[in-house]
Amino acid sequence: MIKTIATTPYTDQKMGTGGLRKKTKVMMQPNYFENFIQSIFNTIGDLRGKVFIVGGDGRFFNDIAIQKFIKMAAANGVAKLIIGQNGFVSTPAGSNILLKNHTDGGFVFSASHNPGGENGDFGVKYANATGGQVPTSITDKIYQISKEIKEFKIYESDDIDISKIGTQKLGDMIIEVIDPIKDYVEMMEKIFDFEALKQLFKKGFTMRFDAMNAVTGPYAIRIFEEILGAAKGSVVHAQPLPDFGGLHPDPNLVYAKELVDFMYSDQAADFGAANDGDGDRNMILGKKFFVTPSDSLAILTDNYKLIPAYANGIYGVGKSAATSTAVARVAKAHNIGYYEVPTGWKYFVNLMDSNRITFCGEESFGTGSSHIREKDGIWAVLFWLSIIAKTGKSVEEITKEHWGKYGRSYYMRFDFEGISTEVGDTLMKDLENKLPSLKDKTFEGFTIEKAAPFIYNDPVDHSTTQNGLIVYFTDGSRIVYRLSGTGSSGATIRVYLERYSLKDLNQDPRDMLQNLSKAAMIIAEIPERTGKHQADVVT
Ligand code: G16
Repeated sequence: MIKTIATTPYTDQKMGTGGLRKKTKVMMQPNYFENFIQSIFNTIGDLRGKVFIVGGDGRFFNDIAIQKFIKMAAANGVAKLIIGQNGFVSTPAGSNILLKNHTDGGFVFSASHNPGGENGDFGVKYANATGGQVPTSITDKIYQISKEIKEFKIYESDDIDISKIGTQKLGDMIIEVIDPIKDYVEMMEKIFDFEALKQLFKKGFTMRFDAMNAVTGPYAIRIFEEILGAAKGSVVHAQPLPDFGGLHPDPNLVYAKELVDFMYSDQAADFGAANDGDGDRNMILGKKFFVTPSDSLAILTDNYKLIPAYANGIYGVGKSAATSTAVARVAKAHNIGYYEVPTGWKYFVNLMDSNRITFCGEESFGTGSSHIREKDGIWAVLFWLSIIAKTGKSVEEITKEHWGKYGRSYYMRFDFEGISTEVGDTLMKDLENKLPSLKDKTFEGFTIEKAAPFIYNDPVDHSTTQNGLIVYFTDGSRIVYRLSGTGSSGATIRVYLERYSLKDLNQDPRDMLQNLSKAAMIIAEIPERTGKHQADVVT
């Protein structure tokens, strides 16, 4: 039976860079989740005939959220839901299922790389028929509606069994439970040369993949161990757990510490990688060697011809403004299109749909291609393994050869976390106001050539977005300042540093960027305004 429930609005349901992300306990407040889902449904309008895909990364509250979602979809007239078995689907697999089935949209319940559990975070990622997260014009509309919502509709029924593959009905709505891994594997087999990868492992190549107790564990076991023949046990933390076993599933040098320690030990495997909570981020490591996400994007792009799906040519490449300029040099050398967009994968979607780009990436450990409309952690790992298989070189050799050819962008990111929203906003506003006056000034030996907000004019829908502030120095170095859009409370200030060198290729980034980091602190008055003399997280 369909019930209409009266509700009162919450006023904080504004989506950030990766959907709506909140503390799990905030999401679990009475009607909070229901209000938000109904706001999306109301934004879409007539739901008759509509088909959506739904799943999550298995974090705490995922099971409850999925049941609520199913019942609300049925009550709101949705024609069909395609659901990952047991309510699990990675973000890239979800985008693939969405596109393959020509569905009208997709919902992935995940706060991505943010910790999970009752005291962690929960989130909703909402994609439309493009397969990518909805543009700001739509998230703004959802937010408006969420502030006025008075009722939601829900089907009164027992919970639906989503543990078995097959089709069933709730009211008039069809529910199809699928194996999300099967479709994903098929897609990867079409892109990469799996035979070459099998040969690589046959020769005794070793890898360690850290799934961080999150959604990619079963995908990684199936692909790396069962299909490609990596040794059993190559995938660690493979069991998705509601609290990720206490791990913070952010694949970077700080949070994937166990993997990093292993890869820097004498027992290290030939190759190391980690994915985040919902499987769209990746970190790449060699033996005692770390590849920055910015370099990874540049290296993958430079080697596109080694991959069957791209061997006939690629359109171009995109990167977020905060990502280093390494890939710009590759794009120039290959004479392909090059686009710099605001942070947020959704900005790549128009560029992919209009055949302007094939590859894209962000400094925040995201790399992907137009095979779907989300970043894809396992895709990036398979791409790296393919380069290794085809060249016979190690991660370190591949990366160092790349620097030898193009020069090196030394790059680091400093995160200042747990800052009040007011302090964060004021710091950015005041810095923006003083940018014009910074021209020609010198800080710690670096002279400013130009300082301006980053403004993006979308070549497809002609929308304009401002995101972050960029300081350009006369030697080609850059500092980018921006507020994170993925936190669940307070503000995080991110400071991105880049210094380019054509000849000096084997320095420690911390040494190369020491003075620039001092300049960054002074320019934005970070200690004075935040009380912090050093960053909380450095990657
Ligand atoms: C989300 C977006 C990414 C973006 C990231 C930025 O990632 O999908 O495109 O790079 O947020 O995070 P922040 O605003 O905190 O710097 P994810 O993996 O969290 O969905």
